Amino acid sequence: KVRLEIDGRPVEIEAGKTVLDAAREVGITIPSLCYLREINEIGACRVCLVEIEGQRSLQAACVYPVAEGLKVYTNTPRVRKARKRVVELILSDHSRECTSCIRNLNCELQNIADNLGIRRIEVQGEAHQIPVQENNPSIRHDPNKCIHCRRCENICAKVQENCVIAAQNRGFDTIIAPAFSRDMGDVDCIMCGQCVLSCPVGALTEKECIDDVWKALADPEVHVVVQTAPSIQVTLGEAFGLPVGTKVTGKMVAALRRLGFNQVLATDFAADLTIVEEAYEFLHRFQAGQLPFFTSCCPAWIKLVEHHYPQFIPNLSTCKSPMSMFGALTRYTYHQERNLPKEKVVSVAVMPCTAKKYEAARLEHGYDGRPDVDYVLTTRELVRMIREAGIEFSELPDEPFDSAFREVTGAGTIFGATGGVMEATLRTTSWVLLGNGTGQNDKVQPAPIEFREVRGEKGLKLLHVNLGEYDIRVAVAHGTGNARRVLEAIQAGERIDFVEVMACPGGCVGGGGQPILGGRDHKKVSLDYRHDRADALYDIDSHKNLRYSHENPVVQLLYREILGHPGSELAHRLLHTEGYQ
Ligand code: HC1
Ligand code: SF4
Repeated sequence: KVRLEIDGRPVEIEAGKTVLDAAREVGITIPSLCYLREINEIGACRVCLVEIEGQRSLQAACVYPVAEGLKVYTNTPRVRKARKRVVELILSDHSRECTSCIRNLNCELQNIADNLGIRRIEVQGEAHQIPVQENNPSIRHDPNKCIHCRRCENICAKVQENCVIAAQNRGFDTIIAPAFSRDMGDVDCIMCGQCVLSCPVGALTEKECIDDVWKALADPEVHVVVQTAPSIQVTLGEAFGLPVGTKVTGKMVAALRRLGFNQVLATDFAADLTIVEEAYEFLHRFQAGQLPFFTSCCPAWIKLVEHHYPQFIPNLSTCKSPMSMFGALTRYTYHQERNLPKEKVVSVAVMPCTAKKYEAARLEHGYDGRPDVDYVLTTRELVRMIREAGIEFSELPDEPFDSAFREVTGAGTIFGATGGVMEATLRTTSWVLLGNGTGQNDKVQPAPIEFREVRGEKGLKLLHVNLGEYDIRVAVAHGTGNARRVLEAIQAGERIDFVEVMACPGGCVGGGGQPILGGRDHKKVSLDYRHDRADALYDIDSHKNLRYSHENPVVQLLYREILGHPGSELAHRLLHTEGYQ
């Protein structure tokens, strides 16, 4: 530990930390823009300048190491003047369309400019006019808003290990873009949206489809069905001022009804269906020795495999994601039962994910010549719609999902956290292999419900799961950097049977379409918020009566009355990518 003084206040902190860390320990906020803990600590933006006794020039607090006896001043006239000038310089070449910017009131630059009391920009210089890139199916890139903080570059390079975007050119001509300034639609971007989450301003955003959804909702001839991913119910509330991890399932449903959706469904139901299909497929491949077997619900993970590890494409489950399964299923049942013409049903999904926009547009995520899902809204887009409609979210009553597929089990809900798909699959797999202790399966050992070892923040977990006579080697990875480690281990000859990958750190709770917690509260710009969101999902699961996907009575009914059995011909046509027409 070292002892230092910040603005006359004593601080004790471990050696190796920075002045910025030390200031935060004692509740002093030093503004910062480019800093992202453990990911981007490069002192590039100079917004965090402080005065240090004995030093002639001001220093960037985010990279200045603490030392015994250091005396730091964070609020002197010289510091304030320098910070103002730095921010003015950034603003002088920033497209200042704040009122019409997607990040209006949730922009770190806007927030800092406000806190520093910048009322006029005295620096008059050249400003960029660069075309906005919109060819990536999920991500919009407006370089005129970019402040070159390099957060996106480093999250893509260090966490996702994709290295899609980086600084091109030099000096004033610097632009953050793919190599040779190619279009983001022409490169191997997996559309995870982690760069969007890390962007402090509005340079990287999702491609919105709000207008299309409003249009469908306004058409009285059209039946608009919406499904919400498992994680939305534990993140949506944050955008309306509720603490991270607040469960708002009922209010979310009520808000969607008030927006005019004709039917509101939980993707969690389709997650149960996915598990039954996937567990069946896994067992089949396990017995046939066709391993390893990879989960397939994360579209950014699929894209990573396709671009960089195509030799593993046959290892991916052929199951569609729950989102697409539900889209296909609702289209099919509407057509069969309500006789609604296909074009009169519009299928919308609210997802925590930017890559789902791309997934929905993929040919094999369609049925009978129509996409399974027409429009994918991110959590943030849903927030904007709720605000636009003037709905007071916090005052909404709790309402239940529509009855058709209302039944969901805890297994379907935990999909939204890293390890959730693995745990849900293991629940059903173990039930099949071990029986449930009631003798139904001629087996004696009761099947476990919880597999806590696959949960949690560790980026890569390699584990043995013993199910009676079976030893299943599983890997759970989140963040594509960790996914690469799994694939490299397999390539190096390690035996791994079953792999779950979620491209976003934390799984869908940390998805690229989730609320961005930057803006007003710097303390929240850390990795911790993902745990709180995941805990909320596990809490929902622990309170459910039904926690095995195969016990979902509506899933059972579906197999009895429509699909036949898991892996049936119709199941393949509707629910698997290889069955598309
Ligand atoms: Fe996910 Fe999934 S859990 S991919 O992580 O399999 O996006 O939340 O909806 O489809 O169910 C996302 C979340 C989501 C799908 C499910
Ligand atoms: Fe990199 Fe993901 Fe952003 Fe694409 S979407 S540039 S892969 S972080």
